[in-house]
Amino acid sequence: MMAATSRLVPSATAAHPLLQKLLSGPIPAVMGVLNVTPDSFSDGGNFLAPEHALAQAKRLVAEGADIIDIGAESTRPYGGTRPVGADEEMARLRPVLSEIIKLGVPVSIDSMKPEVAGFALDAGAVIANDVWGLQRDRAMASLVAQRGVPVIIMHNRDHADPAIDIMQEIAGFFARSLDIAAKAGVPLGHIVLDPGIGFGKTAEQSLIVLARLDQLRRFGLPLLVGASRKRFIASVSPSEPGERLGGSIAAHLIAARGGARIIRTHDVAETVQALKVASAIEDQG
Ligand code: HH2
Repeated sequence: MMAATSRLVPSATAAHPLLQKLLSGPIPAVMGVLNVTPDSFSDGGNFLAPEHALAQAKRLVAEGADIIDIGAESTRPYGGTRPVGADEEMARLRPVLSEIIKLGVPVSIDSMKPEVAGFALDAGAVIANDVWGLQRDRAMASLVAQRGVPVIIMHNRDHADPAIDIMQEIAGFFARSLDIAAKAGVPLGHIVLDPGIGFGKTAEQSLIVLARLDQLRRFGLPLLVGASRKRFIASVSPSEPGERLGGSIAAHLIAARGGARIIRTHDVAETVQALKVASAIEDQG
């Protein structure tokens, strides 16, 4: 089965060595979130001060993070926060980025701006995480092509529309992003797809995406899911962002079962433990 698959896959789609390494474990890779922002929806202001950001990065590493995803602008999954210019984003990153990179865990840069992503890649970040899937600023596609780094293409839309078929919408979005990537020369093996839980989706649509994640496996690319502390959890079990650990873990275990190979979370230790235990149970099945 494996041999037949690899014969069919052209060499241009061979996974990027970093992705190969991250995806080779028995459980999904865990990406720890570090928000160097005043206004992130769940932990805004907690890690804006450089010493707090570095301490949190060290904690994520100690807890078992395989990747640190650093962002300096809230991606505003729920609107209402202030857009930030590239200069301010870089000013937030500058005091901490190289120290965090020195911790030795791969760093991804969560930015939709090619200037900011380029700045972070120059400093030693090794993955680009674009919450607009290369569609907000086309220069992002040429940047990741030139740098040869893995890129996370996340589904997004400006407004949720309860009337649409969300799985069809995500598949169409991915197809457009993959077209942009191909035209810019980004190898398929450098791409990770992410359905963007909570972004431009109703709570019900986020639940649907998690339930039907396996449908997105047909793209043949690794899937990332980030359900951590998101609002759809409160639609099922009313809670503030800091009270959504149980719901986050439930969502991530279901996502892993549906084929997610990278899990993005604020709570690394608990997520690693949950994934390991679920996997050990499944091994006995
Ligand atoms: N979610 C957030 C931010 N970036 N990137 C990917 N690839 N997938 C996600 O689901 C995702 C993401 C939102 O979470 P957080 O970073 O905590 O919030 P904020 O954007 O408000 O800083």
